[in-house]
Amino acid sequence: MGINEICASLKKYNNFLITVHTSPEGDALGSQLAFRSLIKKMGKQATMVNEDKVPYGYDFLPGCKSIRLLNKSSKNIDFDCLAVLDCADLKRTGDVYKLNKDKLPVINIDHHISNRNFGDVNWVQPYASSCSEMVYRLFKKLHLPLDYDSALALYTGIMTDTGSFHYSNTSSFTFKVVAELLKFGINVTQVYRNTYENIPVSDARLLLKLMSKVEFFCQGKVVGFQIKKDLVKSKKSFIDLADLLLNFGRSIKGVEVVVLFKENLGNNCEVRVNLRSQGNVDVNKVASFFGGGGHKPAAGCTLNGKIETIVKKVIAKIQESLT
Ligand SMILES: [Mn+2]
Repeated sequence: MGINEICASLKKYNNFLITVHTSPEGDALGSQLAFRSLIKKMGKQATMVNEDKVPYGYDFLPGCKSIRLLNKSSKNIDFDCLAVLDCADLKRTGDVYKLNKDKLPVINIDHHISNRNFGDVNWVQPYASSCSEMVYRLFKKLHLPLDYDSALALYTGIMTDTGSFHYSNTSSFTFKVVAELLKFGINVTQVYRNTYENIPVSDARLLLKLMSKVEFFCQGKVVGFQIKKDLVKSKKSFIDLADLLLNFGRSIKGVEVVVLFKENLGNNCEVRVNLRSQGNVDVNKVASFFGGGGHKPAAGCTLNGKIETIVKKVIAKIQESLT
């Protein structure tokens, strides 16, 4: 299915419930906020509900305060269509998908190669830099005018998902989109500072502690970090710390894969595994083996068990892909 089918369904329904993945970051939030604005511009209703709150680096995004957290009152939200953005799998929405108990139509807009086409209408573009780039295309296709707030949201999404325009998903089209978005007067320095240069001192100390525990595997080709519950139990959102650790890992000479193991706060034995590759190893394959997915250079999965056992299993799988 393509953009035409998506546009046809956007015209068909009137009241959208819009959600994105748990631990939302720039692209999830950017595409969600801009998509909400697109729906409003079509003269329709939209409610945004997420399982997790907006992390501190992204609270500058206009409209992010209207994103509702999933709670008991969410059951009363009225909608005739569930729009899921930036999720390869319906379960990546956390429990938000369960609000669709009447099995109303699901629209799936995503750029993960591992997307399971879980929607009634699916628009999956693995070569798009970001979901935000896809939402930009919807604005164009539907001839809807962009505005400063939406341009800022989309720019933030594209900037974060392309690693500030240096990952291999950055295309000439990405820069065309960005050129359009910058016409709205976005302060690129400020967006970068808000997102990446805004770490509270307590988190900076925590980050240094985590960095010092770096582990090397496979003759230095694989770097691993662990975020254990007891270290971060007072933190509700540390997605940016994860990102900083992953980026630090890949800046080390000779490293091909970086892997981060994070004990989930809510669940006793759940470990989130984030993988990054410098190009040779397809980490989507590694993550898919454990029931997750993502992109060739960036992927993730969630496993149950002791973190020590999971580290061994995942490293062994990565080692297979190295040879
Ligand atoms: Mn994304």
